[in-house]
Amino acid sequence: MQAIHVDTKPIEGQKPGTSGLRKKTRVFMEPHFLENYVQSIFDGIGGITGKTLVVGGDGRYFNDRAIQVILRMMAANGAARAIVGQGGILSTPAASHLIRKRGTDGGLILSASHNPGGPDEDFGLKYNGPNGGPASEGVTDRIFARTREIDGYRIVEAHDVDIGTVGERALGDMAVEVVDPVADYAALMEELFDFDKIKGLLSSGFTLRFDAMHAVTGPYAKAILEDRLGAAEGSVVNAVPSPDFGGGHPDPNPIWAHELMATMTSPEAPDFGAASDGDGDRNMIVGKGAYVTPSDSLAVLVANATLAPAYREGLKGVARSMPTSGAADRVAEALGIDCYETPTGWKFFGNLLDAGRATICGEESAGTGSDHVREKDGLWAVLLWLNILAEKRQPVSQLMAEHWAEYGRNYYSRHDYEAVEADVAAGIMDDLRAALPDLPGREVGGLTVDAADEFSYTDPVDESVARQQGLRIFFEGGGRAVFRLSGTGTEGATIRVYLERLETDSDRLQMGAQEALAPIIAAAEAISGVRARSGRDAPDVIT
Ligand code: G16
Repeated sequence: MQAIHVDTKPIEGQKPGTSGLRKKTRVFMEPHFLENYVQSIFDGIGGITGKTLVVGGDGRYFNDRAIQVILRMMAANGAARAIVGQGGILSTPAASHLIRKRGTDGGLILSASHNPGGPDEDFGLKYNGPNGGPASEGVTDRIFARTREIDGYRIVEAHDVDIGTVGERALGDMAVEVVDPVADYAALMEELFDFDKIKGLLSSGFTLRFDAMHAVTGPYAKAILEDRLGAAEGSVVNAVPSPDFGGGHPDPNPIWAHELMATMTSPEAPDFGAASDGDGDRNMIVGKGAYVTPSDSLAVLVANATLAPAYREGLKGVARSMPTSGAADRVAEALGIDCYETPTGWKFFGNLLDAGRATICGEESAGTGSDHVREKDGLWAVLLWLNILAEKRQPVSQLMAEHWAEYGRNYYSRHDYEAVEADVAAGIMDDLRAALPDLPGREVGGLTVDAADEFSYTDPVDESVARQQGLRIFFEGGGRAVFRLSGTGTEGATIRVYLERLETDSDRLQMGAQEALAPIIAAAEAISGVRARSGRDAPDVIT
């Protein structure tokens, strides 16, 4: 089988964002677009001769075609082996686990995560390193640099490889090993958690509903929750992955998972509800009539982790992204463990996990995970919650009330303004950045600005520095507003406004978040003009 060299030239717009490269699917399908990026990854990591890579994705539209191209390019670039999820399917955390378990040189994950899929929607590709985690900023920069000077790529001419059945086949000199995407991951979960305890809970009348949102976690959740743990058949809904996620938006938040929210607030609500996203790394937790914010979920998991076998010895530390609320910090302080504040993006947790400084990490964007893999992990979070509930035997609402009574409640909300014209969004951010030095001392609607800055992060392990990671305004009394531009959107710009306030008065722990945050919301708008300048009446998404 002959490898051919195809001449090409750099294509604009191949700069990876928060998590790999995400674009409209049709852009990825344009001539050479995918191939240029894949070759740039291979070159950016120093070539793949003799290497083994894991390959899989969330099953969205173009997943199958892109995998065949990647396999042909791997073979042409001299790779020794590709480990591929059957049918091209691997959830992001399962891919991370496979990379680690098999000691591979990394992997390629095809996904645009929670973004919708289909010919007119989104596609994405990212490289994860040998530790199983997203490429560091340094590697990402090298890949991007390569996209700007590329003049050719290598590919073999061959028929499609059969990836529909488990087994090993050859593509030229490269082995293609097709594996069951669920088996290894399910075995790992069984090691971490007390499955007997959870089985006991589920056989005691405790009911649950897991909404896989027509995305990749369907087969994983069916196998683990229903088959192994004995949840009633039908507890996992929307369980068959579809290329366009059933026409939906596979983002587990109260807006996009409204079907689950409606069930959980109805008289027939089960005891526990959860959802995951396109590629299985995000999660949403909701009790009967009780939505748990991702920031609170992180704090609860940190506070109660020792109830699960994997964390019985205690946690080494916790890490959260800067825009995530400080709820976990309060728990860490009480436990006497370190708490790290990183920029948005799971890649920033990798060094802390590898160095054994943090055990559990989390983000406001519905991601939580631990050192069992190097990605956030939706089903892991669900199982840790179930393990905790199996020990505590109390409703989610009561668990939350007790948590807030002990640590105080960080009221929290994120307001997103989506598809804002890029130059309008840049103007809003530039003006706010310029105003930061003059903000301290300014009074806005009864609140006084205490401090304001732009977040930058020095990695405590390798001392790399990440700048311009969000504009922060702190108010006297402990409130905070953070502004940043999303790095995962594919259309215009998305402005995220993160709002937070700590409440410790025991009579004021059960308010609605928007009500509790009203003064911060008003002050954030008065200072930034985001709503007015983006021409919106209200945010497009409120989480
Ligand atoms: C990705 C990253 C997360 C990040 C999120 C939001 O999540 O892996 O670390 O918090 O994007 O990023 P942004 O605010 O820049 O849109 P996912 O689930 O999309 O891979």
